[in-house]
Amino acid sequence: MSLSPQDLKQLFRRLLLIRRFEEEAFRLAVAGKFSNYHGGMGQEAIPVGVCYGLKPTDNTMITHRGLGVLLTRGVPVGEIFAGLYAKESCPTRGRHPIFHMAAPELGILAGTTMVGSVIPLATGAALAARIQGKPDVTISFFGDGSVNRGDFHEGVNLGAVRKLPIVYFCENNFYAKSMPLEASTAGGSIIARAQGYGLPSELVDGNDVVAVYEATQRAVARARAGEGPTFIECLTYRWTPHSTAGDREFSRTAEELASWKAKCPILRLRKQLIEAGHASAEELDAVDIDIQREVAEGVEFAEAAPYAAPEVALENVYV
Ligand SMILES: Cc1ncc(C[n+]2csc(CCOP(=O)(O)OP(=O)(O)O)c2C)c(N)n1
Ligand SMILES: [Mg+2]
Repeated sequence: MSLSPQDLKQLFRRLLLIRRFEEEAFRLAVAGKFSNYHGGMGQEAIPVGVCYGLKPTDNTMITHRGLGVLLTRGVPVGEIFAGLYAKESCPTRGRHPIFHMAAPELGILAGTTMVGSVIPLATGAALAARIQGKPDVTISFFGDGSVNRGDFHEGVNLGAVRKLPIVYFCENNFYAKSMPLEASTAGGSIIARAQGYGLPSELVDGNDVVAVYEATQRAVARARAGEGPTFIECLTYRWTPHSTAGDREFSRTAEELASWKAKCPILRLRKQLIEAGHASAEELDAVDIDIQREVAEGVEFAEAAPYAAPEVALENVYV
């Protein structure tokens, strides 16, 4: 369970891959190369810390900000870009890669677009694993904007009462679009709600990848041992607007953003690696150059990929 210097370098690589992907995706979306993009820049430690120790058979169900989960679980960069470009060379065959991605062989079950609606579905995946006698754990990601929805309470309650193998994982970035948490959520605390369902809970620094990893590992071990769900709340902040669609950001201030940028999860791990003597600045810079090449090749792959035939749009449509 404890992380070796090699593990820490792997975490660094994964954090930086998400960051460089996000920067490029943001730039391309704003340049009109593809439609709306919901970036999670600044929140990279959460997908990396959660997914690093999972087995491929464990399931993750994401939200609109779940790009980092796809990358960390192993969907190739080029295939995700291809989905953003609406090209066929993506497991979604031209549909949006974040909202429609399903890659069960990587433990990625499809997400949903309605805020909060993924929580009961993830609970259902955990129930299915129980019924099938599988040792798999499900991670249900959701934002602070989900916790006042009926889906949240219905899902968490069922998971708790049936002691299902699931981790309820709240990425609290303090806003749902421009709605501040304190204006939407009674009781002053998200994690306090875990108590109402009798669930053990952890409040974690979401910009500390090692802390996120360790909390997740504890929760997954409990779930695998049949001890039921854990509720984790991670505190973090997104650096970019809600999406590239021109959403107004009237409640977030420049000072608040600057204070969170000073807590960059990537610079933090870079500093730790160098100070502990696990890596030199040159070695980590070389990783960065390698990642930038991987991202550029992914974009080239997507731009050259073919569009799906129009009839593909009707696949998997049941009614
Ligand atoms: C039920 C529902 N209401 C509104 C929306 C529009 N919407 C999309 S994302 C979002 C904000 C969600 O905030 P949060 O859950 O905190 O996630 P974050 O965007 O902060 O990662 C909203 C309101 C939606 N998709 N579904
Ligand atoms: Mg939020």
